[in-house]
Amino acid sequence: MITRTLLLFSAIICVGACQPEKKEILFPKTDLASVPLIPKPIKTVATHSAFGLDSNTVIYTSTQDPAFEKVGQFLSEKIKGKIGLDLAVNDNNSGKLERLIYINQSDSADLETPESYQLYVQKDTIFVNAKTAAGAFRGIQTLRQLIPEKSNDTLTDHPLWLIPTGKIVDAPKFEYRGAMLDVARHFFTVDEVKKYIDILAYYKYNTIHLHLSDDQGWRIEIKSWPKLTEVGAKTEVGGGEGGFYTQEQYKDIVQYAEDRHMTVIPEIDMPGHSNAASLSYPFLNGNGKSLKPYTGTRVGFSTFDAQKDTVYSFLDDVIGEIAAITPGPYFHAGGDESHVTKKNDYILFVEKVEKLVQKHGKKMIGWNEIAQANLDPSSVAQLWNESHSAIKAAENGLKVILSPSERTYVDMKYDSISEYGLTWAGLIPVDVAYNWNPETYVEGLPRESIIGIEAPLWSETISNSAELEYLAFPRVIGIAELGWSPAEHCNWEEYKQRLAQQVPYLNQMEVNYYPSPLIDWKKE
Ligand code: TNX
Repeated sequence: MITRTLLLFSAIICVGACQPEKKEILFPKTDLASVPLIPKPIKTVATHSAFGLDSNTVIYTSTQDPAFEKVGQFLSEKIKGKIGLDLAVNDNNSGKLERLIYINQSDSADLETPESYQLYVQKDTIFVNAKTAAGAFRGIQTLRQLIPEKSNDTLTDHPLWLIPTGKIVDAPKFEYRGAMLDVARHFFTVDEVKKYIDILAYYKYNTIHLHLSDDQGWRIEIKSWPKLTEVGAKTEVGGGEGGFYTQEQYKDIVQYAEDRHMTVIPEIDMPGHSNAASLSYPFLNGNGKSLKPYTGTRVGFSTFDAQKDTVYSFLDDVIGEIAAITPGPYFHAGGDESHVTKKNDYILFVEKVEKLVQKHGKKMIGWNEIAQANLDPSSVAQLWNESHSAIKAAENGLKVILSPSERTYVDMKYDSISEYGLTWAGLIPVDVAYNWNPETYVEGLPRESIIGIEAPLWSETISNSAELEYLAFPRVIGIAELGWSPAEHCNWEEYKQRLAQQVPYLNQMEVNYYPSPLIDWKKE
């Protein structure tokens, strides 16, 4: 460790002093403050020079925490993918060191949250300072966005990618910034989910919530109850073949998210939205009607039987198996639209499930209807349709996630010509999804109760990556900014220009975004 630190310091000094024979390169004036960063950082100070990223640049990371080295490697891979440069990470033998990117663990009091970071771009050195690897990871997303697609090879004999110099000080507004994907109405493969996660991470999301069960399908292997997937996974909306994740595949998704400092939240929706589970094990069924595979899109007709002990032993196993392979702190128990569950049964059910979730070491999240029950303040209510429920939950000490359907439901159509999407919560053009302030949106909901926001993507009308991307992008990019940036930086007229500049990234990622006519998209 000492060797690397010593080497690093001599390297930093060397960068400044050891190459007197090298010609000073004259860079054009740059402006860090006008790079179209999303989410917009808290503070940016431009110093108008440039760091010339090139093949002689080396990435070093703090040695105190091995997770920092992984952040360095992630940055190296993404730089390679974007501009083709292959930068070494912590390579002490690199004799050709001219410029340095240093990802540094710092305990500075200025880094107030685990995800805070500072980015200093100087002519020969870039510093990313953060308290935790998660903070460093958010910081390198900003750095990725600062790297131009094109090198400036007219000035020197070898290409340099000019990064504007200056200082960025940044931290998230909310600790919870989520996107939900419904893999139950239509199944999405592991690779499709990973692609979505990778793009979300670029915009500093830290949570991916997977809606793993619904009337139309059960999507995760439960070893103690095999029919859930043998029977319950075989259907989806429209009659397709369905599918499910084995526990190994789920763990693979969790790891992929963890590599991006993102948490997976698994959701088993209950007591309603449970036809696929009851079809697999009919003793679960509480609506007294005969069970049939369901491939339509109606909601609210199914329920578990809240009065049977065997239902809770089943749920103990299911929650236990999923909790055991979920490192994140939460388990989402659904709880929405249980229209055929009697009110007393519903309350009993949610309270019992909360205890099971806690027994397995997790905190429960539920859709806003759970506020009817008497819950522990460690549980979280997710607002989707009833402000009064969210306010009630907050009064009872619960934290709240905001997913107001008329703003964040990215499964709604953009406009009347949208190819995919539903309309029950209204049309949601790109500006409507962006133009609201989560801190003040729900009148009477205290700011301290809000842990963050989430963009749900229900999949009744979509069944593959291209369709998913059409609905998610560009709206989830704006919601990323609402979750991260201070309200005073969130201005539609200015934001839409930064959004227009995302085209090179979206094209490189082959994202089938909706080319909304509200945006003057950058031509490539
Ligand atoms: C409402 S939001 C639902 C989902 C549907 C969605 C379609 C919520 C908690 N329940 O079951 O898929 O609308 O937009």
